[in-house]
Amino acid sequence: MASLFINLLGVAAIALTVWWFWLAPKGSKQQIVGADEKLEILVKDGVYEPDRIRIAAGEEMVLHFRREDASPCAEWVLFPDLEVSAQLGVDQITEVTIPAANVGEYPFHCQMQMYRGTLVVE
Ligand SMILES: [Cu+2]
Repeated sequence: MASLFINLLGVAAIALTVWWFWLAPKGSKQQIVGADEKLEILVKDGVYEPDRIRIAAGEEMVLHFRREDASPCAEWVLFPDLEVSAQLGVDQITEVTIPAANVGEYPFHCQMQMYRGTLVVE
Protein backbone atom coordinates (compact mmCIF):
# COMPACT_ATOMS: atom_id res chain seq x y z
CA MET A 1 0.00 0.00 0.00
CA ALA A 2 2.82 2.36 0.91
CA SER A 3 4.63 1.69 -2.36
CA LEU A 4 1.47 2.45 -4.37
CA PHE A 5 1.25 5.80 -2.63
CA ILE A 6 4.89 6.59 -3.45
CA ASN A 7 4.27 5.67 -7.10
CA LEU A 8 1.32 8.04 -7.23
CA LEU A 9 3.49 10.78 -5.81
CA GLY A 10 6.04 10.07 -8.52
CA VAL A 11 3.40 10.28 -11.26
CA ALA A 12 2.12 13.53 -9.80
CA ALA A 13 5.64 14.97 -9.77
CA ILE A 14 6.16 14.01 -13.41
CA ALA A 15 2.81 15.49 -14.40
CA LEU A 16 3.67 18.71 -12.61
CA THR A 17 7.04 18.86 -14.40
CA VAL A 18 5.40 18.35 -17.78
CA TRP A 19 2.83 21.00 -17.01
CA TRP A 20 5.46 23.45 -15.85
CA PHE A 21 7.72 23.13 -18.88
CA TRP A 22 5.28 22.62 -21.72
CA LEU A 23 1.77 23.53 -20.77
CA ALA A 24 1.92 26.40 -18.31
CA PRO A 25 0.86 29.69 -19.90
CA LYS A 26 3.84 31.87 -20.65
CA GLY A 27 2.49 35.27 -19.73
CA SER A 28 5.03 37.78 -20.92
CA LYS A 29 4.77 37.01 -24.63
CA GLN A 30 1.53 38.86 -25.19
CA GLN A 31 0.67 42.48 -25.12
CA ILE A 32 -2.58 44.17 -25.89
CA VAL A 33 -2.32 47.65 -27.23
CA GLY A 34 -4.76 50.45 -27.47
CA ALA A 35 -4.50 53.25 -29.97
CA ASP A 36 -2.46 55.54 -27.74
CA GLU A 37 0.12 53.08 -26.55
CA LYS A 38 3.44 52.59 -28.22
CA LEU A 39 4.28 49.04 -29.06
CA GLU A 40 7.85 48.14 -29.76
CA ILE A 41 8.85 44.83 -31.29
CA LEU A 42 12.43 43.75 -30.94
CA VAL A 43 13.87 41.99 -33.98
CA LYS A 44 16.78 39.95 -32.75
CA ASP A 45 18.26 36.43 -32.79
CA GLY A 46 15.63 35.05 -35.15
CA VAL A 47 12.60 36.02 -33.11
CA TYR A 48 10.20 38.89 -32.82
CA GLU A 49 9.75 39.88 -29.20
CA PRO A 50 6.87 39.88 -28.49
CA ASP A 51 5.87 37.48 -31.25
CA ARG A 52 2.16 37.74 -30.52
CA ILE A 53 0.70 41.19 -30.62
CA ARG A 54 -2.89 41.94 -29.71
CA ILE A 55 -4.53 45.07 -31.00
CA ALA A 56 -8.05 46.40 -31.17
CA ALA A 57 -10.15 45.81 -34.29
CA GLY A 58 -11.17 48.71 -36.49
CA GLU A 59 -8.34 51.04 -35.49
CA GLU A 60 -5.27 52.00 -37.40
CA MET A 61 -2.20 51.08 -35.38
CA VAL A 62 1.46 51.95 -35.56
CA LEU A 63 3.94 49.25 -34.61
CA HIS A 64 7.55 50.12 -33.88
CA PHE A 65 10.05 47.55 -35.05
CA ARG A 66 13.47 47.82 -33.45
CA ARG A 67 15.87 45.77 -35.55
CA GLU A 68 19.03 44.67 -33.78
CA ASP A 69 19.84 41.86 -36.18
CA ALA A 70 22.11 43.06 -39.00
CA SER A 71 21.67 39.91 -41.09
CA PRO A 72 19.69 40.38 -44.33
CA CYS A 73 17.16 37.89 -43.01
CA ALA A 74 15.72 40.51 -40.70
CA GLU A 75 15.54 43.31 -43.24
CA TRP A 76 11.88 43.13 -44.22
CA VAL A 77 8.73 42.53 -42.27
CA LEU A 78 5.63 41.51 -44.18
CA PHE A 79 1.98 41.27 -43.21
CA PRO A 80 0.71 39.50 -46.35
CA ASP A 81 -2.97 39.45 -45.40
CA LEU A 82 -2.94 43.19 -44.73
CA GLU A 83 -0.78 44.04 -47.74
CA VAL A 84 1.72 45.78 -45.50
CA SER A 85 5.47 45.49 -45.74
CA ALA A 86 8.34 47.57 -44.43
CA GLN A 87 12.09 47.69 -44.73
CA LEU A 88 13.74 47.87 -41.32
CA GLY A 89 16.94 49.80 -40.71
CA VAL A 90 19.61 48.18 -38.56
CA ASP A 91 19.70 49.60 -35.04
CA GLN A 92 16.76 51.80 -35.85
CA ILE A 93 13.13 51.93 -34.93
CA THR A 94 10.88 51.70 -37.98
CA GLU A 95 7.25 52.68 -37.74
CA VAL A 96 4.90 50.30 -39.51
CA THR A 97 1.32 51.43 -39.91
CA ILE A 98 -1.28 48.70 -39.71
CA PRO A 99 -4.60 49.68 -41.30
CA ALA A 100 -7.83 49.18 -39.39
CA ALA A 101 -8.53 45.46 -39.61
CA ASN A 102 -11.32 43.03 -38.85
CA VAL A 103 -11.14 40.60 -35.95
CA GLY A 104 -8.78 37.74 -36.75
CA GLU A 105 -5.24 36.51 -36.67
CA TYR A 106 -2.77 37.90 -39.17
CA PRO A 107 0.63 36.24 -39.42
CA PHE A 108 3.68 38.35 -40.15
CA HIS A 109 7.19 37.32 -41.00
CA CYS A 110 10.47 38.31 -42.58
CA GLN A 111 10.93 37.82 -46.31
CA MET A 112 12.32 34.32 -45.76
CA GLN A 113 9.70 33.44 -43.19
CA MET A 114 12.27 32.66 -40.53
CA TYR A 115 11.16 35.41 -38.20
CA ARG A 116 7.49 34.76 -37.46
CA GLY A 117 4.83 36.45 -35.45
CA THR A 118 1.09 36.80 -35.20
CA LEU A 119 -0.96 39.95 -35.06
CA VAL A 120 -4.15 39.23 -33.14
CA VAL A 121 -6.94 41.69 -33.87
CA GLU A 122 -9.81 41.50 -31.41
CU1 LIG B 1 14.47 36.07 -42.61
